[in-house]
Amino acid sequence: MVGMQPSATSKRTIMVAFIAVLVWTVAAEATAGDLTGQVTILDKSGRKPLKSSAQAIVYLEGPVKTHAGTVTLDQRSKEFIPRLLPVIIGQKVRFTNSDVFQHNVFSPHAQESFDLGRYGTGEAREIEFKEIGPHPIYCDIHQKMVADIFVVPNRYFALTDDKGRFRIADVPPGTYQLRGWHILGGKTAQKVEVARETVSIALSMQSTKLLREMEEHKNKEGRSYPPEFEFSDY
Ligand SMILES: [Cu+2]
Repeated sequence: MVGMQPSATSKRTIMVAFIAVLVWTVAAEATAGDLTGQVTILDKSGRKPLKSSAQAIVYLEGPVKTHAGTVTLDQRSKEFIPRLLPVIIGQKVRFTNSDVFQHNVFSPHAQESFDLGRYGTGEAREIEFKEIGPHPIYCDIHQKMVADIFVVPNRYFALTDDKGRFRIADVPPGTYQLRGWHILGGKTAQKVEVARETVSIALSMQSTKLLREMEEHKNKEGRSYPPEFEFSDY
């Protein structure tokens, strides 16, 4: 049966192809660099840093590259989890309710406001965002439930850790505008050059709000929340 066994020539062809793929993979890795950094978040007075520099996002502007899929923002123990959710444009956000009582989800965003209504345990509602940037997320029943969804244009983003450190991996070399945003309103933008090796930068952002001011938002009618009675939850 001629042709059932690979000939010496075709074996050599397979080997050459395998090596070519290997070289190509290594080369592809070598053409991307990492961007690391340290963000300092100053308080509203601009005089001292916050105790934690977490809850900030940094991302590279540039080509919009949508992602499919769904990410989840849960409601649990009267909190939105996580507090700051990054979403790549194109991804859907699924709002779940893991509490034994009802919640609501709404956003007073200037271009993309929404109200998902009230729903109970185990239920979920989904929405897709079109506007890049921060979207404040609230519950019309519990004033202290506050979250932010931050829509980014592509996968080149990172959240800061408690010490303000971040890493954006495998960035194609080039010049980019790096933008930063923190949940207390701090913002920053600066040009960065990404090369084939790791580039490190330092950034700082000044808060525009106090923690209390962030929590004292209005309800979905734009009015103050009525006093909350604990027993009304059940
Ligand atoms: Cu709620």
